[in-house]
Amino acid sequence: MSSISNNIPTLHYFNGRGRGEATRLLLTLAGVEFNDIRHPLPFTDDNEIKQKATYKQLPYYVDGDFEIAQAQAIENYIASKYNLAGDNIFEKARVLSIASSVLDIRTPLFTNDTDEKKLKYKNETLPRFLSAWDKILVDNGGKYFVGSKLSAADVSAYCTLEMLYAFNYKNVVDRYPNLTLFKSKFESIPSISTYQSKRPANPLF
Ligand SMILES: N[C@@H](CCC(=O)N[C@@H](CS)C(=O)NCC(=O)O)C(=O)O
Repeated sequence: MSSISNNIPTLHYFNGRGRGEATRLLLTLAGVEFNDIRHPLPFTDDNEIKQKATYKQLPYYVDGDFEIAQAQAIENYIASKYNLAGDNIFEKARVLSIASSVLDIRTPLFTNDTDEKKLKYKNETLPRFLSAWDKILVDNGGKYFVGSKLSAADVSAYCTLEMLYAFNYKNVVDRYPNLTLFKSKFESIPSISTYQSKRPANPLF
């Protein structure tokens, strides 16, 4: 584990993207320096943070005296703190709606355990969610998922598209050119491309 500066927030996660990457990207977009602590696996009981973390799981986020578990809560806290959570109650709801649909898209990647389920996911579930995202993006002008500036919705969607590429669903994503274009534009944001050029090259997941 690398050393921790106490004056900046700390994200505790593993050396992978998984449930931690959206937080890293949100902090990067917000220009917030943070300790990106990547714990070794297996995550054994003698790990100090495992003992401290609310559910003995990661991600776990420490911001001064405030500590919080659960990826979505961490992301929402950071988005709210750094003005990426939507500018009014409607935008805030839309941002959370995208963040929640992420779970519908991502969970089957880890739980589909038969060829039949994988086929249904590829041919029905994933196209249903991606076409909804495509429409949301296009209806909102094609640049941002919510509102007229970057928000946590864009981060949620980007991380999911990146994960779909990593899980060999690039061909399905690329059937939605608006989403592919969104993905490449997000990657060209200077702070994001700098972060991505420095992050570990071969994350575990
Ligand atoms: N619902 C939690 C799930 C957290 C979770 O399952 N974390 C996994 C890694 S992605 C973990 O800590 N695994 C190690 C372990 O359980 O020992 C969240 O979204 O933060």
